[in-house]
Amino acid sequence: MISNPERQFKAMMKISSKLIRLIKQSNSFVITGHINPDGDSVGSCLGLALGLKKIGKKDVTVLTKDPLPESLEFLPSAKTVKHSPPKKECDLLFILDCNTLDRTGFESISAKNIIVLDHHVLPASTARSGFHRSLAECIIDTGSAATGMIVYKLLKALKIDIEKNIAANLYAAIIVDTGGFRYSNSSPEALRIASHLVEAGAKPWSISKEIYENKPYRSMKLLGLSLATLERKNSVAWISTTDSMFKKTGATPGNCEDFVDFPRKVKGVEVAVFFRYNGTNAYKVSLRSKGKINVQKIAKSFDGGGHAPAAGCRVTGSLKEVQDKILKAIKKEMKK
Ligand SMILES: [Mn+2]
Repeated sequence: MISNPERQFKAMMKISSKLIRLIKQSNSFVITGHINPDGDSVGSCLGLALGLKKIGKKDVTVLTKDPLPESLEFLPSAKTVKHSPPKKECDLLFILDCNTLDRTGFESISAKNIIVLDHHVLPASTARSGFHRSLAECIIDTGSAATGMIVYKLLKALKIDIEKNIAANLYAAIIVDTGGFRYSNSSPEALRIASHLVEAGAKPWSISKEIYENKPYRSMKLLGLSLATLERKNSVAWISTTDSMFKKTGATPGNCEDFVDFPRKVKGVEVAVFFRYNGTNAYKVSLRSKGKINVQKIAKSFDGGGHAPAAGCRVTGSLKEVQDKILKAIKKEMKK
């Protein structure tokens, strides 16, 4: 059978005329992403906000619950990001790069209509929720490497000229989620859109330099302490970051976004795990697979989410308890 992922992709992802109409009719917009914002979440939000401003929308607020990681502060318009919702009701709320209100970190954001644009699988507990039935539009395209690609298509459908500041934000979104075009989601479409963005003025080296070659000193110190915890059992390797490591280095959770990549680098490792202190008796668990194991299934069993090669969840318990639970779940998934 000849497979044509490109055609499949196009068939899956459709910008409806209803969505276009809704945007054109609306005057006030709030755009938000997920907690612990990453490059895709922030780049998508800012790219969309700049695009809407280009078609004369003046009342556009980009909102993130948590502060931006330092590595994303260079993104055009990053300084405009707000951290508490506007008091008045907006016409249209965009939830990007996640698909539940819970993941945005906000209890409520008052809006006449809500749109979800995302590429993550729905968490098990929310698949049938009233929230999803209430959405004016919900595009969840798991075939998109980054939400930034969905935003790109939306801007194109709105006939918005993608200038260099929009391009830089969307390019950053795509490189972060494809690991600089190394991951299995680096589709022809992802590369093609990235190519258009570079033509539109995104500067690959200056963006990569800001994101990858600009680590705060305390982040590297934290990485050092975390790497010292490296353990391995067969094809699973893991590292951890504890409360005392955060205290010792002054680093923040945003400083360890890529830590899970390190245990994955170990030869012979199939599944890598990063355990990050997440408040008393709770850990944030990041899971990565080199391809054979679907770690999204493991995350989902702890009510987390993500993709087959990259997923995450929050688990309560002491570090030892959380590690035991997760390593057991990985072992079970590997036996299948
Ligand atoms: Mn994403």
